[in-house]
Amino acid sequence: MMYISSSSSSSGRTFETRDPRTGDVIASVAEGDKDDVDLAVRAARKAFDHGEWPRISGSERGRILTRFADLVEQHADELAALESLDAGKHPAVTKAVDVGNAAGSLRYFAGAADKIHGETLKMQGQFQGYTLREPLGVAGFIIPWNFPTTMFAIKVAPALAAGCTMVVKPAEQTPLSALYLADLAKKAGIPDGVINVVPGFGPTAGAAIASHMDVDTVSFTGSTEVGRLIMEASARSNLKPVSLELGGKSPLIIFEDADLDMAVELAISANLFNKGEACVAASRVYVQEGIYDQFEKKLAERMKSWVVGDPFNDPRVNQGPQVDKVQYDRVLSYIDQGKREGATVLTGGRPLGQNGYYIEPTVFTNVKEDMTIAKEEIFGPVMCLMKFKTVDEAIERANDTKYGLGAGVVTRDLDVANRVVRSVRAGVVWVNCYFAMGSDVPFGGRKMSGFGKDEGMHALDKFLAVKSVVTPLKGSPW
Ligand code: TXE
Repeated sequence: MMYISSSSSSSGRTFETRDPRTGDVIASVAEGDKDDVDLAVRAARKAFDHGEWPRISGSERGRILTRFADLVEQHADELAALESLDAGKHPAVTKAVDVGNAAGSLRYFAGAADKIHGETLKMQGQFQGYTLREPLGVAGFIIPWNFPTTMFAIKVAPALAAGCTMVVKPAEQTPLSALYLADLAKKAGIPDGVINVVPGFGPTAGAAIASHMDVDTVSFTGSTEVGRLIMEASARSNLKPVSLELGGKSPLIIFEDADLDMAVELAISANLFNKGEACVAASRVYVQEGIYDQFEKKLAERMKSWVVGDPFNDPRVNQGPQVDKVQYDRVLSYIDQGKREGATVLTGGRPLGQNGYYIEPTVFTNVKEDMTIAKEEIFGPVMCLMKFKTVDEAIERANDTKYGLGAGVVTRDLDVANRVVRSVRAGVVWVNCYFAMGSDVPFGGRKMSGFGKDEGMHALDKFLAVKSVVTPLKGSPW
């Protein structure tokens, strides 16, 4: 295991990570760049080519992954606290959701590690064949700041189960939990060189991973813009396969037979969970005309009791600060743009307080499909509320986006639900619920939301190479 941040980086440089509640510095972290990535890849390559990790049995890898999951659960409080300090998250929610999902994913792939089988192939003539599913090699992971613990775990777990070794670059805004998790991985018995964490910036450390000739695959979660750079870097270097989980502008379609209270609560949580810093946030809410006015009224009323503030010091708080000043400014500029383009502010629409990166939960009405706020990912507590008449219209408007990550439908009519499910082009569709995820549920988008799945058995395939083997079959008539 290599802790670049626990010693110093090759350049000796450090960067600061800040508490979004105040903007104050929490810690200085060693800043890895291309040279550090080279060292990390070398360690990972050595561990893959000569180390025990790819060579021990799947059940032994599974045993160690289970221990890793146990340690994550045992240190859930510390992880949740670190994560909340670094990313402005809610500690109790982070403990239950982010840390819970991380442990769940490690456990799921622990169970998969000894179930990696090939096929036997009959072939024609005097030959028979079989396939081997072999670990791909050195994996590179570039992860974002909105769910750092979960992202770390869901990326590394299938790669570990497959027998790969890896280099992980956490986001520069939130490097702390990845370092803590690497320490837990070592305590769990994952050998040195298997997981190498390099904190640093995207254009230096991140780009070095994406373009490295000795990295065999890259899995990235972040912006569509950087996803494009990752693909370009792969094309220009060694053509490594990449998987990309990118932005979204997910629709939530609420039909007039819905339970109104439930639909309002769902729309709120689908937008404001994790302060709207969620790639599947349902930032376009379509409500059928028969209930639209009632829905709008109830939503505005309910938002009055939504509490924004310091999630550490006030248990009533629903929403903490945005992750950093850059995101805070970005979200506020989208809100200004929405106002300028003629949308109506139903609730919120302003920054909150003098200190830290707090923003009022904002609902826009009178939103037109061609407005910037209806088209681009805002990644903050901002909902666009829109009215529709028919099922076909809702489907058409839901699909009228460059993204294809998530979607939701709220109705009691199974036929309508099924029609939407089958017609919406998205990686996941939630019916009468939202955000429900699990380590066995494949997660990843279509269109400009990217491709490739995290979670579920599809994720394992990203880290396995299929090798076909053919042998003669002489003298057998069968
Ligand atoms: O993303 P970046 P940012 C979206 C969201 C947000 C916007 C910008 O809309 O407002 O992206 O956020 C690394 N080569 N999402 O700027 O830059 C970077 O260091 C290699 C959606 O934070 O894509 C970090 O580790 N790597 C999303 C990671 O990429 C590079 C989650 C993500 O950062 C790089 C986050 C480069 N040239 C943002 N440049 C989701 N899908 O959940 C940056 N990085």
